[in-house]
Amino acid sequence: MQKYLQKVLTNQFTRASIAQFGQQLKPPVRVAITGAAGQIGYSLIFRVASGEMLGPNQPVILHLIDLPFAMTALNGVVMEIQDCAFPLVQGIVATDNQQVGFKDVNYALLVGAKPRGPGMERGDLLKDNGKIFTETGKYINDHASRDIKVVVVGNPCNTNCLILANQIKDIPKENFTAMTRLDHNRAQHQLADKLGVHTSDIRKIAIFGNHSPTMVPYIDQMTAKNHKATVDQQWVTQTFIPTVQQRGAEIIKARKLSSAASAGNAAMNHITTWVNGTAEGDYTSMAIPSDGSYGVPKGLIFSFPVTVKNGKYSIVQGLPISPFYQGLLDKTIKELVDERNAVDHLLK
Ligand code: NAX
Repeated sequence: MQKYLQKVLTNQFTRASIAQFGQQLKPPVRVAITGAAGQIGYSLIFRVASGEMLGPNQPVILHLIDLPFAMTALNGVVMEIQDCAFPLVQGIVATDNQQVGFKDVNYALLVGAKPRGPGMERGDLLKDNGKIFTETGKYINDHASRDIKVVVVGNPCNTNCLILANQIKDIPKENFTAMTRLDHNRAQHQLADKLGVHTSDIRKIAIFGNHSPTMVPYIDQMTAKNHKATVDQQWVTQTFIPTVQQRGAEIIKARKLSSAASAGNAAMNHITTWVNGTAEGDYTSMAIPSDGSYGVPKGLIFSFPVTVKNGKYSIVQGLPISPFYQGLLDKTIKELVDERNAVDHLLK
């Protein structure tokens, strides 16, 4: 059996195109994507390769990681990347060996995870993924670049990230985050639709909590076209919040497959915002290690409204929390505490 497949390509077309950009190009960075042979990977990799995530002046070396059984499929993805002749792709490492996969990596989008099988309890899902993310944490700690920025997409992403970060000894804990940007984007669309404006007109909304049906889409400070905007509370409780919370399930019902393009898009948005910052007067949602803000137990990987500047995020403080929102926050906090308790043995 093929142990691992590794390819490092430096193609003629890449060199030619780089010459075209001249001095503007930055030194290449290494971007790891796990679950690279899966459906999110298939929509994400090509957009990262095109420069959409890190910009047109940032060459990338792609580190595509998946399990041994997926290497043949991954090789097909590699051939397709080659056939795109992307000017910014300076190399491809395709492997099932995490030591090779995370070597000197600057950005990691951790998409690969064990899916929930029929009849599987959430506790078992947490434990199985716990093993995966414990191992990945060790490889990242031992082999990745010390400035690595990580977003966990594979579910249950908040607690997977908690387990991963627990393995890290000498990289700042703040560099380990999980993705709630898809939920944020979904909320933005629902609100824009309701208010008859463009999604980009909706600002100052956020997702608090877990990436699960207990997530809390917070809109009390929302603006539309830079003016405070409100929607009726009945719509919020009966339509808006359930729609955002259940959107993933609705997509599975319609597509017979889970969200992939929108999830890949959100993972890219997460990293792009982390690198380039949030717009003045706006914030975004990232699941990050709690510092105790809003009464969230310290250390939980919890989605907060954050602003980002110079590659550093800060939790937006002092947002008014109504009794309605406090009730929802309490539920999502409890769920994450329960998840943490279920994997307590992996956090020692
Ligand atoms: P797929 O089943 O299409 O692909 C997953 C890929 O991951 C497979 O190729 C598999 O071989 C690989 N994999 C599994 N364990 C691995 C490991 N230890 N190392 C490397 N690769 C591994 O699933 P896909 O639709 O791409 O979804 C991937 C993950 O994203 C799932 O856990 C899913 O639940 C999660 N999602 C998270 C979202 C979020 O907002 N945080 C939304 C979308 C998505 O549901």
